[in-house]
Amino acid sequence: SEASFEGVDDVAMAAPKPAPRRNDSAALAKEIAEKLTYAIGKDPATARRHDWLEATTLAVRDRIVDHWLASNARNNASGAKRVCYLSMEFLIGRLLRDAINNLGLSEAIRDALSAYDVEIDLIELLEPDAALGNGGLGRLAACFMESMASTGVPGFGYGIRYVHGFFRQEVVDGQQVELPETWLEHGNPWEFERRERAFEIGFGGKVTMIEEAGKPPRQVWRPAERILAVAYDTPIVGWRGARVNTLRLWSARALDPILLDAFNSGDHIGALLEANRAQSITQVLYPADSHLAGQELRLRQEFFFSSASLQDIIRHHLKRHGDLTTLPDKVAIQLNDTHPAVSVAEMMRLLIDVHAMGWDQAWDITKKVFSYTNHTLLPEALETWPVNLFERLLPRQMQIIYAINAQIIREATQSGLDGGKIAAISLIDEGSGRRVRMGQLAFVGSHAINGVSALHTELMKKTVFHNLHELYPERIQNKTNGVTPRRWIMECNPDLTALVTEAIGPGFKDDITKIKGLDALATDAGFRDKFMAVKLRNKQRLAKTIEERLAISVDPHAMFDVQVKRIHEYKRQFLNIIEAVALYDQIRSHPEIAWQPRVKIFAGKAAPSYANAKQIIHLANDVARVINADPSVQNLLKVVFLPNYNVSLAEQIMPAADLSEQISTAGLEASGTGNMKFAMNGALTIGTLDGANVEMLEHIGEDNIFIFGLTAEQVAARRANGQGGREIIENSPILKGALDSISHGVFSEPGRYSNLIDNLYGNDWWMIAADFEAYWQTQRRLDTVWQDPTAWGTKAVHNTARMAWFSSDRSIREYAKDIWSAPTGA
Ligand code: F58
Repeated sequence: SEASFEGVDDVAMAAPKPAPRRNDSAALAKEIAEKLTYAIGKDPATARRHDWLEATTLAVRDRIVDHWLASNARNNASGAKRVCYLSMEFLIGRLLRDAINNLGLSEAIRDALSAYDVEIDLIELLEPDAALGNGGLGRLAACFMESMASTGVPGFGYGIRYVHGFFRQEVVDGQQVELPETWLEHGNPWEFERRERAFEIGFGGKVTMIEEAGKPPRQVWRPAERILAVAYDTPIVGWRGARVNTLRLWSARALDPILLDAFNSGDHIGALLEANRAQSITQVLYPADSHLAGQELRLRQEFFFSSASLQDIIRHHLKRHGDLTTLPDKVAIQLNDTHPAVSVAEMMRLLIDVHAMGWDQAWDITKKVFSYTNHTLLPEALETWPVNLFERLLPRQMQIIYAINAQIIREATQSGLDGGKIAAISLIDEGSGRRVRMGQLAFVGSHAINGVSALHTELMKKTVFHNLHELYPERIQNKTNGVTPRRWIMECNPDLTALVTEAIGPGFKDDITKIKGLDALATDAGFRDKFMAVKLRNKQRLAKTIEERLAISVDPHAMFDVQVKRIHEYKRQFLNIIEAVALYDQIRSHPEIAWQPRVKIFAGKAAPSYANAKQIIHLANDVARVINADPSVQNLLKVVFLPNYNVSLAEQIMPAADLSEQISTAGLEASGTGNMKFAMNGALTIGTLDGANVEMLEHIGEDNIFIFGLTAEQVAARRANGQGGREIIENSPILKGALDSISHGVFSEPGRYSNLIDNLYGNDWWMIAADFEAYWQTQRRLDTVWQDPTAWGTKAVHNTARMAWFSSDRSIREYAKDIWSAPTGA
């Protein structure tokens, strides 16, 4: 019995159905042993931990398949609208604990394995992270997949099965070194290859006009190169297993795996070249966050997965409903950023050229089907492609883009927009070499466009999409991000989950808004002590990891002050490091002050080509080495840079943080999602009025979050005035002192960081000098609160109690209602 996409497709209906699996520990123990024997070929005496992991995974997977087939059958029977989430990235992490937790098997599996003296906690650590994403955007897609399954949305993720996910980071001599990531090395028990689900994807070639008697002339694209997209399906289990959705990832393969003629004539290498060229499309994830990759291979990846997904969606629809005019009633397609935006043109091509629909109808359907999420306003991250590259690779799609553009410009002219505004909305940037603007394409091809926090959405209306918003004022809406409470509370923080259950009952697991019930306990000393005891245990575990990986010993009773995220100038890890240096100086020069012990923890990867971000990592490591070795600050300050930040490390760090650093230059972080994970787990936030921090302030209340610094408006004004940092630095002895120690070689040879520092004296583009004083003062206020465990504990409990709104279940319900018109079950 095969878990096909449609469930019953191609399966003989008369085939006997295997009995659904039992979930008690005895049944599980028996099956795990069976898997070990018959699927892996080992006996318990010789099995390694990896074998136990695989056997356990397969036993759990069988249960998922039962639910999966049932969900697919239900989808087909109800004909309910399906949501297709197109994303170049799904940053999933590990799946076993997620599956076990959502199926309610945690206890049973633990008991089953203990019969063989195997500890689930140890073997689950061996599962590699599926790191098919860079950061927030990819992790959001993963949280959304889990929430769609948990809230009863018939959701289908579509993406790329990268052979090499996000690179592994090592720190050598204080510097980032990138190593290839090989998550598929030992196979992937979660995926099901669907050879029967393969589509041809074209590149290059020509477009010719075909005229047949009695029919209107039509364009036919004859690609020069054709490649096969093969589907791999991973089941995504929702809470209580109520629904299992599909994540379908495409892998590239040559149509002709080996050119037999060439092979037989002795050209053995040449015969394989084509296959290699085809396969290269899905070999590796581009590791750039927040700036364009710009390479041809990237555009090939984008088109490859877009076209495969649309062909699959259309095939499915035709099979079920016979007629493409009803497509918008049955499918919603969400574009996760502009990476799949070429889908707008490809959908038009498929409808018009392949399915013989007229332009107007095709355009109407396209707009009804698509919607687009924007994740950034950074100009350097807005995706554009040179027209000539586009034309060479995708000639028919380029023609269609021109035709769409002509239509939009007509609409703009009719509505009275002037020439300058029309140039701004044009899909073609005529400025610096002609380029296709993917944001504009995604916008005009969608009925709804959303930002990911209230502030970000308002800024979108005023900046990148100002003119398109004027032309189509009803299209932009906000959908503030969220994170799944299953992974980011229940699974990563079992002790907190147990405590909350003991205090308010288990209802919050089904409905996270019930966690609000903790609010009343914030002032209950008994509860607060237990809450902080859980925090301490989580910190002890993290301290152990730090000791093991870095041989740095940190005191779990010190404040764990954490900034973990991609390294980027706008996220301002540099500001945090400068504060650490300033603190180091002040502790030494003012031993009479009651400094509060802190451990500053950093983790994150820099894009391999982002020189300044790599310098920031180097600096953090230089500063850590010197401070940690200085006996004069021993118990008051430690600095730690944990290498290779990924989802699994995040799961350890979030529950162990006291203070969460969300200090981006205001106006630049679209939302942030780490900010939410920390606060749910009881960390206090120090942050700017940026992204979702603004809404966190509203929910948590100003007494329980520490906001500082320039507002987005003030940042824009300072930038417009070209105010640099020199004057500020010269008037701030603490800041000046810290910058001087960095420049003069306290942490490295002098001058190593002169570029970073000169930027502060110069234009201070990221407002580090401008915000330093406010940041410093706010940190000292936090010291005062830390001195008073009752005050700190009360605020920490309020954070956990008041964060429910930031569940991705809430986000998904809003998308389903306002954008997708899709059903939610639960
Ligand atoms: C992030 N974007 C935003 N992009 O920076 C963050 O504020 C937001 O919370 C998150 O999206 C979810 O909405 C982001 O992660 C990328 O990683 C892209 C990857 C591909 C190249 C361009 C950046």
